[in-house]
Amino acid sequence: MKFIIFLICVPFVYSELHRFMTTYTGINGTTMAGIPEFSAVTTLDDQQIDYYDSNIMELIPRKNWIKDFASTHMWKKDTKIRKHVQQIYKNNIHVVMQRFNQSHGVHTYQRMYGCEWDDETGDSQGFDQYAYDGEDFISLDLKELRYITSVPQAELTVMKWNNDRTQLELLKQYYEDECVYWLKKFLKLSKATLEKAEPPKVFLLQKNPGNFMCHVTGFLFRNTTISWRTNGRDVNNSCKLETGDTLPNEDGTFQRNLTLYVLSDKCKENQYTCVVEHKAEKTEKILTVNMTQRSKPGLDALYILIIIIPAFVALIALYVHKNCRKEIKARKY
Ligand SMILES: *[C@@H]1O[C@H](CO)[C@@H](O)[C@H](O)[C@H]1NC(C)=O
Ligand SMILES: *[C@@H]1O[C@H](CO)[C@@H](O)[C@H](O)[C@H]1NC(C)=O
Ligand SMILES: *[C@@H]1O[C@H](CO)[C@@H](O)[C@H](O)[C@H]1NC(C)=O
Ligand SMILES: *[C@@H]1O[C@H](CO)[C@@H](O)[C@H](O)[C@H]1NC(C)=O
Ligand SMILES: *[C@@H]1O[C@H](CO)[C@@H](O)[C@H](O)[C@H]1NC(C)=O
Ligand SMILES: CC(=O)N[C@H]1CO[C@H](CO)[C@@H](O)[C@@H]1O
Repeated sequence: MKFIIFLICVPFVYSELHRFMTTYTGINGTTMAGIPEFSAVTTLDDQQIDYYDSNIMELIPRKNWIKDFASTHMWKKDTKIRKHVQQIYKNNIHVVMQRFNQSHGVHTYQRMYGCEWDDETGDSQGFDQYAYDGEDFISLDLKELRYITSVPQAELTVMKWNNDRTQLELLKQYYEDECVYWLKKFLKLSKATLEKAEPPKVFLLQKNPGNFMCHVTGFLFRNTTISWRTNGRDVNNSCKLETGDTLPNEDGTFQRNLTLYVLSDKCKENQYTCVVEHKAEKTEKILTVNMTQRSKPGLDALYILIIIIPAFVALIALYVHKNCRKEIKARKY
């Protein structure tokens, strides 16, 4: 059940990759109450941003930052597209069932499409895949610009779709330009809202007498730097530092730990500072621990928090781009 997994939140862990994706799911034979025969979910970096299904027949914003956008004509258009796709899926699933010689039972037909963008290299890539009953069915090869399949029951459809060059060119253009445009736009909107909401949080933890951890959470960019300093300098070379992995939080921000080991006398100072340079947003936070008191219990209360430039927030104006968000038309068999 390959595709079903994508509906669950599985954040990217070790990459700079952003992903904007829509999943359509058509189900035939659902008599179970509440399970819609068609649903559509859009995600940004695996966070759900909107939801539609055939029971509610409306496109519901799932993130606060997209609520303003939900009042635009683009949103109405997106809603219309989903209603249209719903009708097409109702028909398509029956066609596919016939191809598999199935006359009854519960079956799913899904499409998962969107694009990925690497914010470091600037590379982007589209993807467009179909699944039947959770197995790969058809996918679009964007390099060769043709549909491919390894399923005999899909061959007829693939042949038909590959003959429509105009549609293929439209898809190519969508994945190369528009999809990435919307990915970046929504990413900006979400980051702007998060940044407006809260600066990163910095915590100092003492694991044992010579071991201090600076735990930073809620920063928006992976390239945020964390360092231990003393008297305005990086800590003495004889101190050992250990940088933890950068892990994603549920809300799209990140967290990372930097541990300082004060092992030798050469390394000992009265005061250490954990500095978080949140350059992209021009924020800097300094946290100071008083090492003279480190032998006493309850050190966690002994820190001073100084925020140098806390409030440079670039709130991205919300406007409707005249190149409206065209979604690709659902394909008819
Ligand atoms: C379709 O299924 C029916 C009933 O199981 C069977 O009799 C028939 O041979 C199948 N046809 C094909 C083309 O597989
Ligand atoms: C940082 O350390 C804290 C406390 O030990 C832990 O809960 C958290 O998962 C760590 N975070 C990372 C990114 O390693
Ligand atoms: C580290 O600190 C010791 C003692 O304060 C000093 O002698 C030494 O030069 C320092 N080393 C570096 C690399 O700063
Ligand atoms: C950090 O990353 C963000 C977005 O990925 C970028 O805008 C910013 O320029 C980067 N900052 C630095 C100092 O590299
Ligand atoms: C560090 O703690 C010592 C002992 O309590 C105190 O005298 C000193 O002023 C403190 N220094 C700072 C920078 O807080
Ligand atoms: C609930 C539902 O849509 N069931 C349909 C599943 O597919 C078969 C065969 O096409 C139809 O006969 C059912 O009505």
